Amino acid sequence: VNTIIVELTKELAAIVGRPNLIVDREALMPFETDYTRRWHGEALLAVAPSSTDDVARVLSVCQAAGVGVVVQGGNTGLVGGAVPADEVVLLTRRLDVLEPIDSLASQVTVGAGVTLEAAQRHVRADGLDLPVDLAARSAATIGGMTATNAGGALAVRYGTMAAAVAGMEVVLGDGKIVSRLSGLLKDTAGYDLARLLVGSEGTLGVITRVRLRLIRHPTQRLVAVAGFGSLVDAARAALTLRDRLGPSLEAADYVDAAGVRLVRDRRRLPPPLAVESGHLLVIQVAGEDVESLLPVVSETLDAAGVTAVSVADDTSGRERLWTYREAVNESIGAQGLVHKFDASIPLGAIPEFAAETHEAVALVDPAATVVIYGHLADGNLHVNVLSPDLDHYRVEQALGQLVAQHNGSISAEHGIGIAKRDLLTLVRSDDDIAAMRAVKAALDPEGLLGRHRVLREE
Ligand code: S2G
Ligand code: ZN
Repeated sequence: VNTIIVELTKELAAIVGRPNLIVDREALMPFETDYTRRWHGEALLAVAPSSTDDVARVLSVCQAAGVGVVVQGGNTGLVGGAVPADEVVLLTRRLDVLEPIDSLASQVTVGAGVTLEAAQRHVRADGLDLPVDLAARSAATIGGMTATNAGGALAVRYGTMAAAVAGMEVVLGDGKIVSRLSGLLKDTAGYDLARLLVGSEGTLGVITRVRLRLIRHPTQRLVAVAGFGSLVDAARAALTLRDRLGPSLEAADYVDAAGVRLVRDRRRLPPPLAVESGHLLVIQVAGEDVESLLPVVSETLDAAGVTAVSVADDTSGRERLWTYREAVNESIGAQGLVHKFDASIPLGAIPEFAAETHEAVALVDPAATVVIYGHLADGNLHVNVLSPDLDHYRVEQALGQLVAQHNGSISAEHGIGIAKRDLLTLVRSDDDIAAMRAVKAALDPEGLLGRHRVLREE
């Protein structure tokens, strides 16, 4: 292997320049584990190409050397998708172009390595915004969010990244470049190859540029934090608000009591509401005249049995209220080892699923703490299990079975990565998985892109 690495290092240095190659063991370490510190692996080396053409050359050289390639953007993924296993790590951080906004089409093309925050800054200067937002915005990249079809809090209003992507440029496993960046609303000239790569998690191609649809937020936004005595009540409020407010509802996220407690401890925050509530709903309402929407909001919350509400319509007030939701992931992570299970559950089954989740985890690990939070109006719950002696496998099996029993999905927005490959058969038929394998074989015949991810190698 050493001779291959020495040869590869020379060839890659010739493409990207030696300073954009990392071979030193120490320097490689930050790229060899993930945000949750659950996944670890060895990088043969890391390479940071600066253009689509360079990515194509890098992939061709790696393919010729028979070496696997894993793509890494901000490394904020939660299923081990970007952690190498004796592979070359292809860093997207130098794919950082911010093209001028196409204001006629209300679209913009950016490099895959551009962080969500940088893309937001770029378009907000023109009063526009991205239709997807999530807490990891300072590190999560547009390429990684596209590759995982990221969701986030605004999905209930604007959809996931799949709805935000108007086109993309990708390099396939063998170095071929496919570019579809025109952003035309209607373009049925052949299969929609770009659409196929959204959610492919770096296993079908390397996304190098993404064309995004932009939105113009309504002029007024209001955030309300509402407390409820049960998840049934909180879910009823979220779904009724979605039906009665329609496009005026931009978000309806949920945090349970355990989640609020962890955030308050970590961020040293006062209680969000005058009345201690076990179930928190964080709602974002937007419109040209938000005042006119308040009667519907308060009527709906009352009918659902709200115990207390706190509202804010100025930027700092809104951000303060969102903190009770946005800081949950970080506050859980600070507790140590956690098992994260991101699932979609049919809306009607959410309260039952949550109750059964507590029972199922208690059976597997009585010492565990369960935190449930997420994008309630989407039916997307993030089940997080903290325990001093965490048994990932047993927790995962219990939760996977529960999700399947409720006809949910074992992955709502985080993807499969390494973590959930063996859960696929719970929710996908053999023929379905065989079709996925056929696509993988067609686009990455050597099977070197994102090996071991999504589909176990046969
Ligand atoms: C969120 C982050 C990860 C998790 O905060 O919406 O997607 O499952 C999650 O805790
Ligand atoms: Zn989420």
